[in-house]
Amino acid sequence: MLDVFSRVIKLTKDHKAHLLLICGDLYEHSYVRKSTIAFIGKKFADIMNTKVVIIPGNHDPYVSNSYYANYEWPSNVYILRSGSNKIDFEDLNTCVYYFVPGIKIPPPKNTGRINILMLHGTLDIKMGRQYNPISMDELSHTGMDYIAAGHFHNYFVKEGQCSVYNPGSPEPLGFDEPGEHGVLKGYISKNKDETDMVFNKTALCEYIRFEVVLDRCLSNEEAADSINKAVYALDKHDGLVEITLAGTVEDGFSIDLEAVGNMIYKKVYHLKIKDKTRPCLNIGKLVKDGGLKGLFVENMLEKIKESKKEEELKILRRALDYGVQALENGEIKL
Ligand SMILES: [Mn+2]
Repeated sequence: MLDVFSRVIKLTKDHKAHLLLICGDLYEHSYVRKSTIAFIGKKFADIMNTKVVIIPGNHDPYVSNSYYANYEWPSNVYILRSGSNKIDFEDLNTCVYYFVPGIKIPPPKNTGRINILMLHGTLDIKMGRQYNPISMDELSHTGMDYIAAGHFHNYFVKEGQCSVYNPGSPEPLGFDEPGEHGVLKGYISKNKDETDMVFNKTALCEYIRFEVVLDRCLSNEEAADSINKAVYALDKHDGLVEITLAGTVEDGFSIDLEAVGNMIYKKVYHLKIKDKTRPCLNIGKLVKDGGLKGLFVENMLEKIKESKKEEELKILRRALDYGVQALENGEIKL
């Protein structure tokens, strides 16, 4: 993580950036060590010609016992917070605002300035409990020239009357964060057409997750063969790879993940294999054997025959699989 942070600082320096905007979750309040903060502070001091503007996030709140409040940051570091949510840089003709949760942002009076809004929150998602939710619609009335966002770990840009730029985390933190990770580097202009931001990869590793579908697989060798083909096709060697085995195995055979793992010859940085295969049902035999299982299969086949909808068919077939599994093993492999 510190290496990636150093990369970001180097990029800032090479770019001779006027501003470095950090939209929250720079560190984890409960776990961060003072030595880490000292490292970060020293790096900021290395780019004294750049103004570093930070806003707090949900992992690094601005509270009385926080490093934001207590640490002696270099003079080029500006930490915005509620109560001190605006900083005007006359020399850059730029004003930077912090979007305080729950407080409406009045459109900036100083329209001659380049007005930048920094926010940390959930954009355009209405389901469930969200941290600091805000919509593109609300943001469109802010009159901002540029909106820098944090919280979501994936990179995206949302175009609108006031476009939102979310670089994501410079380094991915888990298999649920696939794809490239980096920062945004470029120019912000009062004339939005001239604003030019480019995604710059900074991540040291990449999480790659995909499925390998087996069809009536009979042996560990066969499973390993399919995985080897898929892994070989990857053009990345430094990836953290998670493969889910899906599809079917022949009835009676189950995959030995350790044995399969030992047969993967191409080295990747990290490989994790998950088994989500299901046994291929021998329908004819199940019906012939009769009993509760046979009766269940017969009933399900009837329903499948009657069903006309594609989605319903999928569910019924899955129900047939799960039902037989439950009756045979007393548990279901999801
Ligand atoms: Mn966050």
